[in-house]
Amino acid sequence: MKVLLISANRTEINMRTMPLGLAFVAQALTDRHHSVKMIDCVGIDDIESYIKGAIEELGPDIIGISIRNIDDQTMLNTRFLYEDDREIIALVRRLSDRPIILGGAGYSMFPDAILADSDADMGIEGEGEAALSMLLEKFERGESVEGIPGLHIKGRTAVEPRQFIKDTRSFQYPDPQYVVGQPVTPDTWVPVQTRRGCAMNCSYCSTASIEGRALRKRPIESVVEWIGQLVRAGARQLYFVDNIFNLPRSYALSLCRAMTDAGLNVKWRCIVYPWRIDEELVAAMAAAGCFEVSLGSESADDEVLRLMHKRFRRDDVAYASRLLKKYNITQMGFLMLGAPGETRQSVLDTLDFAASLEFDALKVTVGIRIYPNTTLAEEARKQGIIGPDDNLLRPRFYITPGLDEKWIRETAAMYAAKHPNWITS
Ligand code: B12
Ligand code: SF4
Repeated sequence: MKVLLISANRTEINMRTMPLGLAFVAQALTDRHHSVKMIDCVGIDDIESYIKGAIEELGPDIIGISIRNIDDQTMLNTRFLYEDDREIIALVRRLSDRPIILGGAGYSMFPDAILADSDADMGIEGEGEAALSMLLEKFERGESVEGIPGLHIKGRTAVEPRQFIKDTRSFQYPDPQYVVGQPVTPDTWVPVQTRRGCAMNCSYCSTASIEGRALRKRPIESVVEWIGQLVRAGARQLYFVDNIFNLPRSYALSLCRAMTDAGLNVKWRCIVYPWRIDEELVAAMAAAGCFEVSLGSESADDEVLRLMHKRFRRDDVAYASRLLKKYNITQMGFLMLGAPGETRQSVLDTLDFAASLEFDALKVTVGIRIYPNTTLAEEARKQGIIGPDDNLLRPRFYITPGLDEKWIRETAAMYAAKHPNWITS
């Protein structure tokens, strides 16, 4: 079949992200002999003409649209980014009468709400490789598409539970042309994924809706082989998009060693969970080219961390930060203020602690975005912060009752005034 895949995201907050998820889907369909064209909407000025041209040229049988960001997770002056995606879906609907199928991280968090709100016909929750391939097979054979795991059909409520791809070798890494479709510049951070899923269960986090809790790892040789292909395609800087780079420790260590042995000569960034980090691992990360980590410590109050279901505590963060500094790895810290259990004292302790760690940059977020199917959403419902029927697509934020938002913001701003490398939002 002829398939047009569109990554609707146009946001360049922090950095330009490349549509790695859609690239995986494009490769899976290509491997099944479908004819695929992929569009990344970032940086295209006249998007209407571009999409129109692609539809005329390919004459697609179906159109898949990937939705990444719903909002910027910022309580003050929130940007509701999904509205841009909805416009792209409406534009595609005007230009084509072929079935529109949605997918992506943002879609997977709100599958029914987005389907009901947009002009799309169907959506696939979670990983798209196997499910979209199955859907195309059914279309080709003229069979009913009902019963495909994770497939939502507009106007119908019955959905077969989604299935997670257990064997990561059952689908290939995408051809670099799908990932680096646009020219790579020296500041492009090319995304690399080595694992899917996150076994942690942080109270506010939506990752389980996207990737599930079971961790599924790629064989290290295949990761290193693929990074080699990306480097040959022009990548000089990589971003490991795994939810947690450093866990499982043995996998992270072997990956770093294999990258060093392969002489890949790239610099890279990753997301670190400040738990079970040790010097051997940090040294191996530095040797393999790790240049910067995002360190989501969120709070320095052990009770707040416990209520967030974090496994680490304040001392673990201090230890990880010291080690990273010793190996000259830049640290971007992240704090979240206002969580359950937060008090004025815990806010002050957290800000003092972050200042003492001297992060290279720090983002302080006031208020926590509430996502469906999370412990935080349950708590917010019990406390009357959100209503029983709020589908949460329009961003809603949590601040523990009794703690004054204005006071938190003013206090965070006072600290930020003394630390030019801090951003508050
Ligand atoms: C790494 C990451 C980043 C990195 C990106 C680095 C880079 N160079 O790519 C950084 C730190 C820069 C970042 C920034 C931001 N991020 Co971010 N990020 C992630 C993270 C952890 C992984 C994304 C990823 O690459 N996944 C790997 C790919 C392979 O998976 P995938 O895209 O989901 O694709 C699969 C499926 O979704 C599906 N699929 C995808 N498309 C389609 C299409 C069809 C048709 C089908 C059928 C299926 C399908 O199949 C794919 C393969 O299985 C996710 C959380 C998560 N685990 O998803 C958050 C996440 C995507 N980010 C999020 C947000 C909010 C942001 C920011 C807006 C935050 C901010 N205020 O700064 C910015 C926006 C950046 C931008 N320009 O768009 C949210 C988005 C949803 C939301 N809440 O709005 C997420 C989901 C985090 C969360 N849990 O809330 N991010
Ligand atoms: S470690 Fe990160 S991805 Fe995993 S549940 Fe916690 S916040 Fe979500």
